[in-house]
Amino acid sequence: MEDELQIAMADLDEEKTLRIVEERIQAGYTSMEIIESCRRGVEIVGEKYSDSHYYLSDLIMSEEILKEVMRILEPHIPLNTSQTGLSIVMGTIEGDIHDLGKNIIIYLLRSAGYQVHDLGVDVTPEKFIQALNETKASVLGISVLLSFCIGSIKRVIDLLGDAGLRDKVKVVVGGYPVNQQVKEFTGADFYANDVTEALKIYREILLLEESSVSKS
Ligand code: B12
Repeated sequence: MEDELQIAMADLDEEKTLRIVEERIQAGYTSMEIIESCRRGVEIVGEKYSDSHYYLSDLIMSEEILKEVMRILEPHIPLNTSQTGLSIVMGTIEGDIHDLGKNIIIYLLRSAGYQVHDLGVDVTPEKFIQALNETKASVLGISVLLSFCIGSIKRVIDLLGDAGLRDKVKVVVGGYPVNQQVKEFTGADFYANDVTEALKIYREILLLEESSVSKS
């Protein structure tokens, strides 16, 4: 089915994109559905950039529009004031400065009551390990959009082993190029490249932790 919002986003038509977002909010679409349409739209922007139909300035434009979409959506995202008890360290891997997807996931996780320590972008493997030691977080989320940065994720997971933390920390990788192969290559526990799957994974980890606490 043709998705008007996805097309407006792919065409970089800011006015139309924001109008459809407003209309969909009024019509009762969930924030996740709206984000997903926009994500698919910017995926097309990326394809057009690869085909040389779009330029770097168009990638920047897609960033601006997506940020506006989030500004409109944020007040409509329900806030859970009780904390889940799950503590997560999150960042974009070394060499990569893409952070829109990571920030959306962090926003949604915090709204759902998770405690998230955001390390930002271009995070070295050593910095991830340091943050896990300092925060004692039991989940690590790594975002990656550039394929050539995937190798650094494997280094993070190798370092986790060296630090004796591999059994204590669940690793979730996310981002556009991530798939089952990337999960296997890096040694991560879970992967997600859309918002629904990402939130499902964190809920699953939460349930696992709650059941292991109640057993001990
Ligand atoms: C916007 C954009 C930019 C912006 C980034 C702005 C920002 N602050 O993030 C700017 C203009 C800065 C940029 C720069 C570059 N970009 Co760029 N960019 C994109 C674009 C069009 C959209 C990315 C995006 O924000 N998507 C929307 C969000 C919502 O989706 P998402 O990131 O996938 O996140 C979702 C899921 O993946 C998941 N998720 C994400 N992270 C995580 C983490 C966890 C733990 C979990 C569970 C889930 C999760 O949840 C999110 C919500 O649904 C993509 C195209 C694409 N297909 O993704 C190219 C793309 C990623 N860029 C690309 C390239 C080549 C570049 C540049 C090298 C261009 C250049 N010549 O300089 C630079 C690199 C800069 C750097 N060192 O990082 C390529 C990468 C190719 C590759 N295979 O490696 C892509 C794929 C475009 C293409 N097809 O060629 N880019």
